[in-house]
Amino acid sequence: ADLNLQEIHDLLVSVAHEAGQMQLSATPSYLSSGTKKNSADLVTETDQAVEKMVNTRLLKSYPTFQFIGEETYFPGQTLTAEPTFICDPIDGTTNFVHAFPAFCISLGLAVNKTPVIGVIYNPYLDELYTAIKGQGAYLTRGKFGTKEKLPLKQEPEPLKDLSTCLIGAEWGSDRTGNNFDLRAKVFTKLAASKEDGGAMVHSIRSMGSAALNIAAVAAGQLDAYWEGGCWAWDVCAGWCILVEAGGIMVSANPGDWEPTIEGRKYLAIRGAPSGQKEIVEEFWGVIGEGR
Ligand code: LIP
Repeated sequence: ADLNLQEIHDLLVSVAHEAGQMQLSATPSYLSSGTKKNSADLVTETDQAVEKMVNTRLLKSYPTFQFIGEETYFPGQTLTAEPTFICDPIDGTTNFVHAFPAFCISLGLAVNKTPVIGVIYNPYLDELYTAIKGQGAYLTRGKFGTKEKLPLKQEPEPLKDLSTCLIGAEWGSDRTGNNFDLRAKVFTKLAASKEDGGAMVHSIRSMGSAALNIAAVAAGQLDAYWEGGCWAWDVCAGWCILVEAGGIMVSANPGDWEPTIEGRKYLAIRGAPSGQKEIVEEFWGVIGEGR
């Protein structure tokens, strides 16, 4: 049956606003927050409470849909072609517990393993990013604020090369072995001067939320975002918003132009009249063989 994407989108926006209220009224502590894989991988009661609310509300209206959420995910759970809600109840949990104002809920719907709706809400700044496949991407600021079409600069500049880019990149929570070495290498190569063999980008930002990084690329505030190792719930919503804003998502594995939601390696490039492909290839050169 044909899905009413507008109706689902409106429900996701309503759920995102309720989640934002829960996030703002919580009083998380970084000393008492729980950890998952290691001491830099944080989780709070609010992450769990928000996911429970989201799951309950969405499956009440759409009981036949699948649901993948960060807090209830189990190894072996896979994305199928069925309509699937993909939810990160708090993307940027580290920021959340430190009261650094860059966290959000990220809510996506994937159908046939393709993101078709994306809703990202940063309650602290009251910024709502939304998209429905084929219908453009938008940023709504504040209750009485304006709804702006993304990218914010309606005539974005061409992408020249990495040296003129502002890049989003993250350290993530896995600080061991090859993963860590690759991140350290990419950060260094992006930042270093050309004489030292680097790309000498304008600068690198680590916002601490994959979804907000991707939203910033969609808005044209960042030129590219790279992270190896994040999950479907970090990227599904942002992916839809990015593509609707003219951006592209490729894999961080050199040569892979058609990444999957579950691939765990992502490189997002903003919309531009030219230069997208060249920037991807230059970035792949910096990443090297991937991992
Ligand atoms: C986090 C991301 C962050 C990334 C971490 C982690 P969480 O999500 O958004 O950008 O570096 O690897 O995935 O755990 O706050 O939902």
